Amino acid sequence: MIKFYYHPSPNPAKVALFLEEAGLDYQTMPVDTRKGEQHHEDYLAINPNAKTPALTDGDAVLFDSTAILLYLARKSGKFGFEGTSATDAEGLSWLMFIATGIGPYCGQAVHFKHFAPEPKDYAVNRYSVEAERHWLLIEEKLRGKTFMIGDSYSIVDMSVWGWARAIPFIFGDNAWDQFPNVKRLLDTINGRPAAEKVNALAKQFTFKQEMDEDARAHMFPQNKRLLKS
Ligand SMILES: N[C@@H](CCC(=O)N[C@@H](CS)C(=O)NCC(=O)O)C(=O)O
Repeated sequence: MIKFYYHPSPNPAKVALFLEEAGLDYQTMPVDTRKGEQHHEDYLAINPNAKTPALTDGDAVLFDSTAILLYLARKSGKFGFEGTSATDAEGLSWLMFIATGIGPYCGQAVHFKHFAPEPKDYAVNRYSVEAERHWLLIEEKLRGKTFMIGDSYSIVDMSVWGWARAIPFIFGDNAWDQFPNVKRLLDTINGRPAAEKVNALAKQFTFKQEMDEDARAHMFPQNKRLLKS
């Protein structure tokens, strides 16, 4: 049985969506990152990077959402890009663009906008402008198209979905005016039964909501050095 190490945040959400779309059997293992469970010894043996998601499938141990999506696509034969066709090349390129562009830049944009101490104008500007530039590429890619790659729903759309849900938190309440095609894809996927199940999954567990001093210490352990200096 697949064990899926989960927190209701963008990168684990992509994997949850895949598991539900493919109808794979899995057991959810909640990891409460605001309580520091990502740093527990047992979890570090699965994901030495101390982040969610992770997944085990028998002897196979995976961390990083994109690696997990690629593995599950291969395992199920669904939603992936396993060959060397032009479509596979396009799919892999956009998948990695989301993994290395959208994810990290949106993550840092959120961090500096909502959680970093002042002064932070330079960092907020750098990450929010870069995140916006990345989203405008996705917006353009979706112009006149239902899905990101060809006419088929794929792990690229699932990756977009994971982060698109956070767009108002990243850019503010009017953000959708700038990204109507991304919003359309988000709504299309939200209308699928699998997305409803992912939303229900988040409600099955009680995760810590407060970003208090303790949560910040677990999630931003680098700040320890600032306190020493
Ligand atoms: N590249 C990794 C990034 C994972 C990541 O940053 N996960 C966040 C949730 S979206 C997390 O676990 N944060 C908790 C922490 O930083 O302590 C992936 O795609 O899985």
